[in-house]
Amino acid sequence: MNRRQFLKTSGATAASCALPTFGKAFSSDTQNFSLVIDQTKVELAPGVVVRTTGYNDQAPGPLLRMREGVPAQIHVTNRTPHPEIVHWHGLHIPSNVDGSTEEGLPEIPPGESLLYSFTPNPSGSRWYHTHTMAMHDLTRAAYSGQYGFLYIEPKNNPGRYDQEVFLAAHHWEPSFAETKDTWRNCPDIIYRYASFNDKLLSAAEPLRVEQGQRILFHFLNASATEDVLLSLPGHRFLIVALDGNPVPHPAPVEVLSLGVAERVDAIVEMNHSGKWILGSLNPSERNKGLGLVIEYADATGEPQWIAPTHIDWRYNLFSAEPLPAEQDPQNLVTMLFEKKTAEAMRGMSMMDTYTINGQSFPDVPPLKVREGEHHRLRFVNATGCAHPIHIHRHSFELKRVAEVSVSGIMKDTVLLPRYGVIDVDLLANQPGPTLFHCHQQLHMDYGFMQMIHYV
Ligand SMILES: [Cu+2]
Repeated sequence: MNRRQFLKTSGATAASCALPTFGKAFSSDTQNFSLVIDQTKVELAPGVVVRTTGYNDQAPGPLLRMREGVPAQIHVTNRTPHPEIVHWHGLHIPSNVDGSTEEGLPEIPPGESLLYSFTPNPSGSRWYHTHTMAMHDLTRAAYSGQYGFLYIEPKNNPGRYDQEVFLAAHHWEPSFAETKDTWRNCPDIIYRYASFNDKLLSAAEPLRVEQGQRILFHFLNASATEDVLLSLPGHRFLIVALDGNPVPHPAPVEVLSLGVAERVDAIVEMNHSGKWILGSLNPSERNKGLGLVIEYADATGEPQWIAPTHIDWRYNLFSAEPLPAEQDPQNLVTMLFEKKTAEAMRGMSMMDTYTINGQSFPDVPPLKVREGEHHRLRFVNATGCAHPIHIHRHSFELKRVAEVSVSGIMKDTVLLPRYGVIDVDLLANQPGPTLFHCHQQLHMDYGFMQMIHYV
């Protein structure tokens, strides 16, 4: 069914029918978008300008609002000197349009264009970003400004709210840390700035609210490497969706956690007048700019930050209850994640490498699945770093987190804590080559990837 053609054209070609097209071609009632990948400047604050690569001369890129089930075409032009590729994160779409070379989509050469065609689903908070490697070049891949929200409007209304706010966290101006954080024993990147969208806490327009309003926040962690913990003093986040998928049991939390690439949708009822900082729990991250002032209509004075008394975030808070009777997991696959330190590599690499059951990509044997099968994947983290584990083109169900059974939570990225174990159930229902990887850019670049093959 999928038309798959690759015609070599120049970026100047205007007629879309002459463009290399990946995915299903559409004619009428198509939603059209265009993205231009190019150098851009982001003014994070007056006098603080970051040079990076972005989409449509901005970073983050434009919010792409799509209707569920209505064919979409995205015309992407690469005006950078490097080959590029755009990945549509969290969508159930064919391998040849998903946006990773490992799944078979070629990169867009410099100066050329590509037409991506697919039918967006499932509904909810998705996103798009480059899917290149950075290795030692910290201007590239997820370190750059190549990311944006892709929101797929649900066919059914998600509920009542007064304002809708999209906030993507990102870290800017990375460099390699001179010393390792020995406690975590993780390779470290340090950043000069952190922001929601394109403004530092000190420079962003406050979010102006009124008593009694319900604000729907769409949070995304678009950082290359850093996990994020957020709080809003005096308020609680009612978590309604994880990775864009409605949770079985919406529950309120004081602290919201976002591993790299995760999304959280939360409703906050504005019932505590004042000027507050919605920001990172980490003071140095707030100093770097990760926060936003929430300002009630009658509030005066300086914005306040109050640290939460404890971190109440746990995935299982949002689980279906009662839990269905435990069945023996089908096709249990244990995946052991380890790190080989640079020293152990006898100078072959200055960087630590990551292994899945003893092998690094591309030497990791593919996981073989059959359409319709369930596989219980057991992620075992034998490293001192957390890993945001992502499966392309599929959603998986959390089954067991920190020895607690969980049900009904569907995700595409799960934050596996240091030395933690998480079980998920993967239903093989999207035939085609599928990439499995850690979304932390350093871990992914240095071996933490595997293919899933349908046989
Ligand atoms: Cu992604």
